[in-house]
Amino acid sequence: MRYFFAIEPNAQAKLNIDHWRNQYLPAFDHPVPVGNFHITTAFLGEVEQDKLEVICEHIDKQHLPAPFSLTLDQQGYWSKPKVYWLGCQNVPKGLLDLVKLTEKAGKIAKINLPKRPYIAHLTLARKCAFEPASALLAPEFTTPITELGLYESISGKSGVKYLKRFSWTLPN
Ligand code: 2AM
Repeated sequence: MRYFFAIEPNAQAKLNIDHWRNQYLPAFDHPVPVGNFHITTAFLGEVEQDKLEVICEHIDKQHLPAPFSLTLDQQGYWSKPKVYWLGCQNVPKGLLDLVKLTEKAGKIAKINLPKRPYIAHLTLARKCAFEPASALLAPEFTTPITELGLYESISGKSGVKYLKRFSWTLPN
């Protein structure tokens, strides 16, 4: 079972991002479906059931950050994974706190986390052979973040599905 921790923009922000992508960027061969939009905080990979329990118990005991606002206002392209993404010029402290907490939960369960440095991003398209031209209108999407989720990634014939298996409401 492949798992990852993530946060999601709210429904309106997801629809606005999707509309902007369709209006201002060239058509992608492999766009990420709007329903799959998310920002990973920690990628765990394969996790056995016993480790999953350790991870959830750890998060249950933590003092999570208060809800925060996130602005996606940066376009990025990684040529190696061929991924086009949206990022944040200013990464909110609440997100950095969630990254720390979720990475720690993975470490406590003895999961080998990816070594690459964390870069907050929402993937908009995969398998992009080259960097798309800059959008005519710069992105600026602000969304409240009120929840942390633990998702299972399931690959099937019709693509990948992300199922939210556990969630934690950020406390006010
Ligand atoms: P991506 O969008 O940049 O591909 C579910 O697969 C989520 O986990 C995606 O957001 C994906 O990031 C991220 N992910 C997949 N493999 C990863 C890895 N090896 N290291 C970090 N994040 C990864």
